[in-house]
Amino acid sequence: KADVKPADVAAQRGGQTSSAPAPEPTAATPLNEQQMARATEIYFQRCAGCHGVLRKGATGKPLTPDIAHAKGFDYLRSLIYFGSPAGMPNWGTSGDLTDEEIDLMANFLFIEPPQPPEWGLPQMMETWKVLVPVDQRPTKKENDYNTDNIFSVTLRDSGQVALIDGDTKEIINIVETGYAVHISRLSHSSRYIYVIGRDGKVDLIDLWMKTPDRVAEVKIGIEARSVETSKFKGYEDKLAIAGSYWPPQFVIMDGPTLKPIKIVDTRGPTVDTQEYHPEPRVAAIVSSLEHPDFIVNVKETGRILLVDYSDLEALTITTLDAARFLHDGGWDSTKRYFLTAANESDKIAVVDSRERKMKALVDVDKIPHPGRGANFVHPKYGPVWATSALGNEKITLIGTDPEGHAEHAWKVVQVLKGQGGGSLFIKTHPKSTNLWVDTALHPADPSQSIAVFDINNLDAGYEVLPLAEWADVGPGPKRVLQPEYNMQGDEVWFSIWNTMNQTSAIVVVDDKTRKLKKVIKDERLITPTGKFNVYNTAHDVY
Ligand code: DHE
Repeated sequence: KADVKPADVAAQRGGQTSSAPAPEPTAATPLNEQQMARATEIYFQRCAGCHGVLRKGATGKPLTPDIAHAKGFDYLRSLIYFGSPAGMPNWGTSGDLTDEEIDLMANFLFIEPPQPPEWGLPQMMETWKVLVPVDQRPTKKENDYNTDNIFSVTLRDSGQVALIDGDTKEIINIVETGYAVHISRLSHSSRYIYVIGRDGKVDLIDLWMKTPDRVAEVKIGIEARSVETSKFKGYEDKLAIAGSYWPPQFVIMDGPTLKPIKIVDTRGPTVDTQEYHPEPRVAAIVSSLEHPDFIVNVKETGRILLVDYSDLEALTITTLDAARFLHDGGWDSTKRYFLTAANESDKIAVVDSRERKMKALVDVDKIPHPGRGANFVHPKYGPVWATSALGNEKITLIGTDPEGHAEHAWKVVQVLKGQGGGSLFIKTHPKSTNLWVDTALHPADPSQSIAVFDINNLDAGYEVLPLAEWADVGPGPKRVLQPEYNMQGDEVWFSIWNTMNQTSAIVVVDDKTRKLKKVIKDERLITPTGKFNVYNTAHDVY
């Protein structure tokens, strides 16, 4: 085991609980070429998403060498090992990284970050492949699946997605994709699934094939998280967009083939201090139903771009000033307002997609992380959208009905207390009265269970369902992650996300009775994380 002292860890967590002296800074050990390559790889796979390729920080703190020198080797090693309640994963105690790898990463932070190459159209074209040309694809659905109820399940560490039949709970196909797929999004017609890997690879799956499978692929960057499709009337299933973390840019593609068409750089000044930022990464993207717009969150500049795709040769981009660092978000129930987290500023930004303007910046507490959020009708305040948080147990409800409930619109109307910080996702469904809140990154017991509130009696608090225990998968950290409804809205699916060498599972809960309905276990379900129901994703039901 690494030589870490609990007192040191307490000291890093704000120092409130420890009077122990800070650890003596220790000099870092230089790395040889092989160690450097390994550290760069681990950094890309585990760290860059939060801390940035250039280590300037965003969801995670900045990690430039000056900071490493100020903090010292022991401090960094302890933090990587144990994590922190502010959202830093416990890479050591979870078993994700070995003691040797943790030492390697702590040392790596003392070295200037290597800058990855740019990735323009020539690089994209070299990786672009149409595996099944459009004219050789089915002209109608060639299978008997209820494709609207298929779930595309990210198998994070195996570079695949599992297509699971929501009706029978059988695996239809395991599709090879990019590394550590982040999300799946649907074309407007629900025929095509677009999958984006952390390595920037986009894969296109055709659900009309006898066995749904890939029909095209392209690598749009070196690191990426988001993909979306055009949904405005007249543009259904025509275009796709993918945003990348590195290079900081987005690319608009032909929908059915993934042929890259237009690349736009996002580098520029930040919204508040107006200083140049070399790495403003593209976070969540949604597709407007009000205009032919992609709505693009640029994390580090704190700006939201309305990218009008009606004329790709004279692209018009409207820039809205929001706040740093923009991350994830979703629509209100009318799909006119986009609510999105600016996590470092502790705000929810609200965009009016009809007027193409910022509507509000709502203060919340602390590090909001809604996923797509949850929409429901509050017995007292009318339609609300809810987010949970990484930094504390608060679940914040924001009024979203400026017409029927003007006095509550874009205001925090209620704050519920959940199981604790480390929450990533919250979910309900128009047909349900349950509000499900995970605490997947909580460093202790709450990561093993789910909290469920009754929407009609929110003051009564929550019930805890021990989903990791129900899954009975044996040893490992097995975090309970991301509620996702089936198409009918009567089942909720959860990932029991274990490490690669341990058993993971998907637990299906009956929404009405809150009882276990099915545990889906299969040796092919390696590290399942995000689950995307075709119907709910295509229609933004959440
Ligand atoms: Fe995510 C959504 C970025 C870590 C699972 N994640 C998103 C989105 C972004 C993002 C920008 C919104 C995409 C959109 O809507 O267009 N995620 C990041 C990170 O930068 C971060 C913090 C660190 C990283 O290295 O990637 C990160 N995310 C994770 C995980 O560790 C999770 C839990 C497991 C995994 O598979 O990597 C994870 N992120 C998800 C999921 C969604 C998501 C399941 C989509 C939720 C939805 O309901 O739509």
